[in-house]
Amino acid sequence: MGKEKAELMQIAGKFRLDGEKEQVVPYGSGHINDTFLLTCRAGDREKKYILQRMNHEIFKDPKGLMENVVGVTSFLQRKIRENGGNPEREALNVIHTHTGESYCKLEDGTYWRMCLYVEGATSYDAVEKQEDFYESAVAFGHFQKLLEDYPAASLHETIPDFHNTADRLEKFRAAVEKDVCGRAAGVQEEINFVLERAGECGILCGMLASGELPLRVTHNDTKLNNIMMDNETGKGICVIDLDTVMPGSALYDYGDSIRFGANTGAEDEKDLSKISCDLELFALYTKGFTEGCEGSLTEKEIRMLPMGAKIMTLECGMRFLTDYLEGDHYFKVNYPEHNLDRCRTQFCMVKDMEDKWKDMQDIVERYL
Ligand code: ADP
Ligand code: GN1
Ligand code: MG
Repeated sequence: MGKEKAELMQIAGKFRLDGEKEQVVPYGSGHINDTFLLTCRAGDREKKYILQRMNHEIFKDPKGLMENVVGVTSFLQRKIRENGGNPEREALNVIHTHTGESYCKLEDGTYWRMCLYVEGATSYDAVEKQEDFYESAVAFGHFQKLLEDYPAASLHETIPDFHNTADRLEKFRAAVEKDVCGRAAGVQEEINFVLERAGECGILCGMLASGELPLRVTHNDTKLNNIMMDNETGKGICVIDLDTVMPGSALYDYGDSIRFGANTGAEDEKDLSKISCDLELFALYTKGFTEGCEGSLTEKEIRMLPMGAKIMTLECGMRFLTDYLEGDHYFKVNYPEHNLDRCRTQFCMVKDMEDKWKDMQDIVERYL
């Protein structure tokens, strides 16, 4: 990301840290922020922090975003404390600057924030053990349940229309039309894949608008590596990456987890024969999520779970394809075709879900 270690240490020095700064290294595999692990030493004790450069090209209102994060994390910490849990590990803890701010803006226009590193836990980039996926589902469902009475009106919309799939479709059409990189001709098959399903893009947002689906406070980015799994108990201990916590549908959170975690291949797998929707994982996640939500999902929401999974996967594939067409300005890429590879896995997953539709519906029926 171009910042030297000395500069990172200097930025870290703006925050209220416990101990002397020792080391800072790039960390994690998120697609949006630049993340670093900072290690400090206080006597014989090591203390770790996560330092992040916030992506303010994507999140246009970093101040509003951090107001959300502080609001949500304080709310969660209070509930966790009341329930006898450990608020230092079970919720993100924002570290403030010496001047009492939740983030700092540098002269070069970049925005930085710090939070406690969640000790003794791991964020997985793929499902290694089926139980982990189940436990992540319980935790994401529980997260939503905990935020049930959060004052939703106080939340800033950090990315307007984030999961408005109909709006995503319009942005995709515009990208195809403009074709600024001259890439459209090479991806006609993928473009057609979206256009053939254009009619489905308005389903979830339409049902939210009509009130058929309830508006809830949701995470909106529930991929497996956005949750810390406790190394000892195997439970989903802490939901992280709260940048997109906004009013939304339970189906967004459920669907995005299925999109990523129930896929038998990686999000950027080139060999599409490895991609499919694993119905066993689908069933496990459905069980865990409905349990985590503690009965708060409506019958309509449960019936729509397969559609949530399909539309979130289609939407994500469409976003990767849009970014490919626009020259890869949104998602971090490691090579020029990276977004295209990601788009293809998503569409392959959508196709597989369509082939398994009846089975998916039968599975969710169990939770009605
Ligand atoms: P992005 O928006 O880029 O995905 P994240 O906030 O998800 O950024 O952070 C990227 C990665 O850094 C996570 O997937 C996780 O592995 C790690 N990470 C972030 N916050 C913490 C934390 N508080 N404790 C431990 N690891 C973390
Ligand atoms: C991004 O931030 P990260 O890497 O957890 C993206 C999600 C996508 C995901 C695809 C703010 O998630 O919406 O589903 O990549 N986050 C944002 O892997 O756009
Ligand atoms: Mg993340």
